[in-house]
Amino acid sequence: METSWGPPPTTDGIGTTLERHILERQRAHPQATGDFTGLFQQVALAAKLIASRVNQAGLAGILGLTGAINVQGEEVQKLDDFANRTLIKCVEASGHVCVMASEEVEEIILVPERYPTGKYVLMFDPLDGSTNIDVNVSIGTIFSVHRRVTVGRDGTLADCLQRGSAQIAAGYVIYGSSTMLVYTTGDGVHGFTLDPSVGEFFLSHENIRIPPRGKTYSINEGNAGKWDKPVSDWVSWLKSADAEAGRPYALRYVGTLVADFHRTLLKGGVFAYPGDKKSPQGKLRLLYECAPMALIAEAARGAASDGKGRILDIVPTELHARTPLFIGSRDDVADAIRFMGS
Ligand code: FBP
Repeated sequence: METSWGPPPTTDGIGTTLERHILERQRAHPQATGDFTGLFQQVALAAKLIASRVNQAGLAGILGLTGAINVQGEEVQKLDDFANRTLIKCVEASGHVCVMASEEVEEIILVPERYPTGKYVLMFDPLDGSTNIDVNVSIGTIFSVHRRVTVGRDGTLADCLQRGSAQIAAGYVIYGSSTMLVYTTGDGVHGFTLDPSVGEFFLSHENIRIPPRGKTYSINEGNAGKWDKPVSDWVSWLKSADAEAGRPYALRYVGTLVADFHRTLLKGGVFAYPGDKKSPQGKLRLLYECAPMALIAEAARGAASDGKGRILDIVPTELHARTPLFIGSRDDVADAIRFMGS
C-alpha cells in the first residue's frame, strides 16, 4: 500500500518545525545539554542559505567552475565552494564541534582559535551531485555527526575515523522541486520540507519506512563494461522477466546520490554504485556519503552493504576512503549480496 505523505495533524495548527522536533526528542534525554540541538540548528541554517543560492543559481552568477581541483581530483563548481564555505562558517562558530571534515577539503578542518570547541564531529558532502549542478537537476548535501573520542581543545583524525555504527545522527538535504531535510538519530527517519515563505523546515514525512522490496533499480549502466561478473549477473537478473517476483525492475538513475537514495527511501528498490575493474572501491566516499545514508536506510528498516557486509561496520582508515555501495529495500539488498557472494 503506497504511503501518502503530508504534515501530521498538530494541536496548534502551526506544524512541527525541525527545531521543535529535535527539542521534543532532546527532552526524552534528561542528560541532554542542548549541544546537539544547537549543532542541528547551524546545519539547518546552512541548508537554507545553500537552498536559496541553488534556487537562483542561474541568476546569481554562481554556475560554472572555480578553476580549482579538489582532493577527489574533480573540478570544483562555484556552488560546491559556496556550500562548503557556508557549512564551515555556520558550524565553526557554534561551539558544538571539535573538528569537521568535508569532501571538498583534503585535511580535517579545525575550529579557529577565536571560537570555543565542543563534543561533536561533523563530516559532510557540501554539494552532492556536482555533475547535475549546472543542468538544474536535483542536488543535495549529506552530513554525519559523531561524538568525539579524543580529549583536548582540538579534535583529531581519530575523531573522524569512526565506524558508521558510532554515528549519533545523519541526514541529507535535497534541493529539488522542494527543499527537504531528512534526518535520523538512529530511531526513526523523519523528513522536513522547507517553506521558503517563512524560512522554516516543517515536518512532512514522519517515521519514513522503506518498503521491504521495491520495483526499481538505480545504477550507472554506462559502467557495465567495467563490471565484474557478479554485478553483471545481478543486473541482468533484475532485468529478467518474472511477473510473480515483480521483475523486470524499472531503471531509475538521476546521477545524484541524494536524489536516487531519496526516491529509494520513499518508494523502495535498490541503489548501487559497485566497485569495478577501473575503481575496485567504487566512487562514493565512506564517511560523508555512504555511512550517513546507511544509518538512515537501516533506521528506516532498509539495508546498506558493500556487497559483503554492513556499511556501518566498516572501520575507516582514510578520510576520503571510498566503498562499493548497495542500499535500499532489505530484500533487494539481500539479493544483491547473494549475487556478490556467488
Ligand atoms: P559528488 O558529486 O559529491 O562528487 O558525488 C558523487 C556523485 O555525483 C553522486 O552523487 C552520484 O551518485 C555519483 O557521483 C554519480 O556518478 P556517475 O556520474 O559516475 O554515475
